[in-house]
Amino acid sequence: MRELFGRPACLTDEPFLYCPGCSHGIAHRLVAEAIDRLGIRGRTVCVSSIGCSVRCWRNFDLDVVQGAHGRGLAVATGLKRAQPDKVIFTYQGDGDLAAIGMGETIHAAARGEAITVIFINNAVFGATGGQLAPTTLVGQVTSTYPGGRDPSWVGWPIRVAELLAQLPATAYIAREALTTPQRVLRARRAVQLAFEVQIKGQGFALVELLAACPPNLKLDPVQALNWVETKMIPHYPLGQLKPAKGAAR
Ligand SMILES: Cc1ncc(C[n+]2csc(CCOP(=O)(O)OP(=O)(O)O)c2C)c(N)n1
Ligand code: SF4
Repeated sequence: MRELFGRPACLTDEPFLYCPGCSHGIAHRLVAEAIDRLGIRGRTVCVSSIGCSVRCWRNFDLDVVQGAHGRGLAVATGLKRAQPDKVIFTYQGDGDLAAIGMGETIHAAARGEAITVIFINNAVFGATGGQLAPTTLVGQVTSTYPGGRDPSWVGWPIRVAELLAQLPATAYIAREALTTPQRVLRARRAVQLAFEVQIKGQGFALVELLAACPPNLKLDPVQALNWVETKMIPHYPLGQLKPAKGAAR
């Protein structure tokens, strides 16, 4: 019988260790499906970051190198330059990529390193208890700002995709959300395109995926998805911030 739905070859049978309603599992699946579809499993290396997805090496049936917190793109740069035939991707949360790792992020993008970045924006530092992140929304209550983010004190949330899209050496920058089946299908196309851009040698590609972290929002999984839809998407518009050359918009 023809199988209509199954586990991608790129995923092991280890269960995801994430909270109910966490978007990391969906993102892992999209990455695994893209690698399977492109037939690049044997030459793909993941650089995992520090955060809730720190143990993604258990779930990806790939070579995985653990970067120190925020240093994923420095590690990925070394790997890609030493072995340009490999497909290198980083998998990073917003605390990792946009706080401690912002320097690495901006400079890898400015250099146009031929790396694929999967950027999970859940608007908090998830793993460490829901502290304010650079992406936390104005007024959003976090464990470190119980009165809500006040821009006059801690600044405004950073739109990472827009920031990187204006750098001349970036090749493809997009933002999608993991909230509804339709949006997940759009995210699926964006993730695959981010790998295709690297395979074609076009340069730096990043897909930001708006994600839910229910326990740190103090919401149930459905409410958390609704929060991403109604609060995050208006601040972080979806779509291609920098379309890839030769790809459908
Ligand atoms: C150098 C260093 N500083 C701080 C930490 C503590 N730390 C571990 S995970 C984490 C936050 C990760 O948040 P994010 O990147 O948003 O990923 P999420 O857990 O939300 O998926 C922090 C601050 C660390 N491990 N190493
Ligand atoms: S704390 Fe948030 S990011 Fe971490 S596993 Fe739970 S839902 Fe996911």
